[in-house]
Amino acid sequence: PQTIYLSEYKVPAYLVDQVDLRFELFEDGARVHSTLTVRRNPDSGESAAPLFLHGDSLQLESVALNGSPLRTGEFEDRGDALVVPSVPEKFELQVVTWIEPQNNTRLEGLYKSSGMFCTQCEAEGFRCITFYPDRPDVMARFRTRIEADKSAYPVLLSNGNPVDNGELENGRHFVTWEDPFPKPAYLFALVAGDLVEKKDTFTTCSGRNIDLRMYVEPRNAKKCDFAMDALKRSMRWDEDVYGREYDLDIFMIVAVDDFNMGAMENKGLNIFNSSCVLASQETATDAAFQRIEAIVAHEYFHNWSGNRVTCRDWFQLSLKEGFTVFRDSQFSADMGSPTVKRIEDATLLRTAQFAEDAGPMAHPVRPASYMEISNFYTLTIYEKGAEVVRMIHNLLGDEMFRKGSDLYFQRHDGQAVTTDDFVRAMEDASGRDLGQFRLWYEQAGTPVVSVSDEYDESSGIYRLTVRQSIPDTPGQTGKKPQHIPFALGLLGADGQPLPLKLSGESGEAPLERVLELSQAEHCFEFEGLSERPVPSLLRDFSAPVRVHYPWTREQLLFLMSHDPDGFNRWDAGQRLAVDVIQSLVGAPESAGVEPRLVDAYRSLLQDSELDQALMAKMLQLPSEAYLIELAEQADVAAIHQAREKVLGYLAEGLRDELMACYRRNVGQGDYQLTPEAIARRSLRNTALGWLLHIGDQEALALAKEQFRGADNMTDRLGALRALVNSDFAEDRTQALEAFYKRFSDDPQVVELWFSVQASSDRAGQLPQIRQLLDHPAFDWKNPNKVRSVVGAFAAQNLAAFHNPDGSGYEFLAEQVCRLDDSNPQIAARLVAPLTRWRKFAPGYSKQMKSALERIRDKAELSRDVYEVVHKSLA
Ligand code: DPP
Ligand code: ZN
Repeated sequence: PQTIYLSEYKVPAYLVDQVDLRFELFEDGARVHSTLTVRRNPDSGESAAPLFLHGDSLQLESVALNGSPLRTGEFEDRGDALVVPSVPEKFELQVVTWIEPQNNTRLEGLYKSSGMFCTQCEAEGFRCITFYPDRPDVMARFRTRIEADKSAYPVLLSNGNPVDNGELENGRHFVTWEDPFPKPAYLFALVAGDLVEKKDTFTTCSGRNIDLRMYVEPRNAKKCDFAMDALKRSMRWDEDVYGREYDLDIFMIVAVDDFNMGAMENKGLNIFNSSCVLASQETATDAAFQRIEAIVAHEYFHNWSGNRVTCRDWFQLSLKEGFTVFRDSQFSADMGSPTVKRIEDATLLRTAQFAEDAGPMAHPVRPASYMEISNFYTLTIYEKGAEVVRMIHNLLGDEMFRKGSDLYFQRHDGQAVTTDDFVRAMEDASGRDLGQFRLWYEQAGTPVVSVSDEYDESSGIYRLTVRQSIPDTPGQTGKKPQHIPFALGLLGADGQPLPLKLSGESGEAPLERVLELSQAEHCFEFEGLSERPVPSLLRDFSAPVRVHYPWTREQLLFLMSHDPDGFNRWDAGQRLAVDVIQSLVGAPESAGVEPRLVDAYRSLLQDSELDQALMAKMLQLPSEAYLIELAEQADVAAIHQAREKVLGYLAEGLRDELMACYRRNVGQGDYQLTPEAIARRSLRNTALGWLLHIGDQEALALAKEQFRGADNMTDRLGALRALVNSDFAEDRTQALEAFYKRFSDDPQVVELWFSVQASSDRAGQLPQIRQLLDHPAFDWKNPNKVRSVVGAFAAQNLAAFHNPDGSGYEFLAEQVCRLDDSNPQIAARLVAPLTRWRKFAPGYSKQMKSALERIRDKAELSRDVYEVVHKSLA
């Protein structure tokens, strides 16, 4: 496979002004008639360039230029491209292709999912529909006519507004859609099916009425309300916070079961993976509701950050994704608990993105090269990209950031632009120089910020030395220091915040401040301190960096109960737990657990003042995945044992407090999705899980009762999970059977059922995983099922996956090879856990590497998997 470089970007030789499409949909295939109105790009230096159109898996039926069929020799069908060597300056090109959606298992382009036709064109799926200059800087107006059998496909949808419809012969009908906004082909969408319609309306800030519609399979009609409300909240929020009004008269959401991604922001016609949009109290957990709200908002926000202003090329992917993730995280923070949202985002970043940044696939937020762009829909592009925008927001402040985003949207409306254009708009609006800041887009790797301090009692000066360094990553060494906003506070022994007066400053000193790091080393002197302070560093996770400071356990305990910054309070607890667990990794059986940890958790559980949502987060022990990420050479079994030991010790020591916590938080009243209600469910289910972990009989009875009587999925699943992860083998089996029986006809819940087992070291050992693959509800063609079994096993059931005998790795290699033939995008994602082989102790890493080599040696490897495997072995 070829490598594509950002440095080789060239403007397109030809532009497309108008695309007219006619789809004839049949059971054995589809015929696509395309008419492109093309002109030479005045900005391209090449005057006699051939016309080059991408194609993939297409059967060409005919091609005509300005109405005259082209003869052999006048065009070249290369399979992956259609080339017309000689074209006039302006012309119309008519192309007819035949495709087979019913056999499309890659789920790119046009395919069928449970009887309906649907599309996925980002990033390069449109070329699987027809020949086209399939690059985001070619923006055209689309008109789309869909023809299909009327009884099987009464609903025919595409982008924009419906402008025509009618009956055809043989029981067929058609609908024509027109999208007035020029767009890249990756935003094209088509849906045809027998779907029910849910309607609502939204009145925009300027008083326009927008027709809102959801289209779902009839069995899902009851699961639409939450997403529809989330959509309306998103539309209002984007008006209030960013001044962005919706632009078409109609906005549609469609749910499909088979989908590679979570959802897709096609203009006016968002297509969602069912699991990311359908929800009801009985079938969706709190986490699912929150995820759905965030994804609905994310896709809606793309209408401006992505669609109206799009990416020039795929190296700029974070232009729309990083910005839009930042926007959806602001939205979620506004809708719920901002501290909890920040904790969740930072946890994901530190556990998974830091690991990506430290592995063989590490890449900058704006990559410089790729083989297969689908491999770059990563945590770095999305989550780190969002953190980069968040830092700009923090550096500029609310008002200037809004000025900057207004300028960006206004200046680039209708254009395909770069991350640099985004930063420039922020600079121009605010007058700030973000020159050095741009390195965040160019340099890969997670900066390490090391802090040391000195206190001089006689002068009252507290000196902080702050050093930054960025580790080497594949292809990048000797990196330059970055511009890092570093928020901090200092606490006195009584827990009071101390004034932060830098040497030489006058006036009233703030109690918290953001230091701007720009050099490899800084020294900050704070004056007027009558005691040695405890530093609270990187408050609210003000930059995506690792902070090293030699906190003592005493100091962490202190911060855990006194830091006014909620995020750092949580973080102090995490650091303490990490320290305690790490000290037990590989230690003899007899080694004791730090008793102060139990005391700290006890005061937490008894703290009636503390925000319950924060308490619920603080009670989560650091995950195995995070502990592995922090390790130099991870010994998974030892980490697993140490963590289990601490969990057991805490649960034993806090048995009564946990029971009281459970009883205090059992449900009263109706199911609600407020942060308080979510926190209560989280607290009681955590308590239940811990108590079952130590085999508590009373808790067993409570779990069974909760499992049977729950009026919502969070509690039912919480009880199921606690039972599954306990040693009560018989109760586990019974609960799993009952759960399946109750929900067997709901695919989303069946996916939960799969993943609860696959991620449990009790119910998800390899032989049991293989049984799940043979289960009648498992389906290799459905990405959600693959993720819920194979993905959950490899990413969450770490002790079982990293079985020292190597069987877990071999299993994963086998599944990757099998999937590579049908769905390479999903196959390439599943490889990820193996790519980190260098991170593990030698006994593990050798076997992980040989599993990768097995995949490498498979015949006819897809470009997707090829890139991941070869880069990991390099
Ligand atoms: N559908 C994916 C997202 O919204 C890719 N655009 O992030
Ligand atoms: Zn997105």
